[in-house]
Amino acid sequence: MMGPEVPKNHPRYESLITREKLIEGMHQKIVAEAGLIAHGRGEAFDYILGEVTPAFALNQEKLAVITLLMAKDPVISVNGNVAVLCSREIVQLSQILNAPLEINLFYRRPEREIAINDVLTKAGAQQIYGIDPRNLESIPEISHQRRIVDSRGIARSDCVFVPLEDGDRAMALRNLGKDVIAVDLNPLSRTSLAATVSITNNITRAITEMVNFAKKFSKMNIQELEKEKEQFNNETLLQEALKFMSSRLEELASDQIYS
Ligand code: PTJ
Repeated sequence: MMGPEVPKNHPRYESLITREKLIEGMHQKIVAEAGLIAHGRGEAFDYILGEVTPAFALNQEKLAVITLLMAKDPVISVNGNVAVLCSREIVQLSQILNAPLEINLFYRRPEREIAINDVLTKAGAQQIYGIDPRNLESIPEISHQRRIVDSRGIARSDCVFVPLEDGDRAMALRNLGKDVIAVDLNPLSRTSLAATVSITNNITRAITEMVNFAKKFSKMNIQELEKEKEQFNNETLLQEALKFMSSRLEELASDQIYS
């Protein structure tokens, strides 16, 4: 049920292909209807970034990878948008970081769990947490379906990577004493503000860059990782994200874009 064909020379080719993938993913039950709305909100912020990764975001990604490598039991939480946009890269990241993948959905439905499990398996995932009822438990601090977590994964993890998250769970996981790593193009979202490490970038670029950082940092010992980590501070980087966005808007406003 693919939509109209997108010509390769269209100036917004990449963006239109991404939208088509998400729409198709929704028809296949992978993506929640609200996933399309979430993507539109993210895209608006990506316009402000210029649809490229700024320097501050690379530093956020380095801090995220180092934090995941230093964790005892890191876990990567996967939802519908992530499965459609970057399944191969998320599987690769999981393998390099030795962090299991766990399907954890805001709009949890059995057909979606099966569809996402299929996508991850096709992308090379060998073990996927979050769907075997024998291993599921409930985190009372979370009020919606994301409370259902795997006892081998998020339940016992000290560091959860939650790309494209909703604010409630990020806060609940922090309140449980876990580190939370988030990717969210909106630096003002509750998720971005609650996370231990916030990455203000498009998930499609962030994950590829994180895979490259993970290859480099996974060769380091704990002392070397500590030393790298000292260079970065999450709050300062989040402030840089807002400053970058506001100066981009000022620049654009002073350019003669209408002439
Ligand atoms: O698959 P499910 O059922 O778990 O549902 C997933 C969604 C994303 C629908 C669910 O978690 C949700 O409703 O999330 P929110 O509260 O809409 O938040 C999503 C956040 O992701 C927003 O703040 C967006 O700015 C951001 N976002 C959307 N697309 C991207 C993004 N950030 C980075 N890269 C993107 N491509």
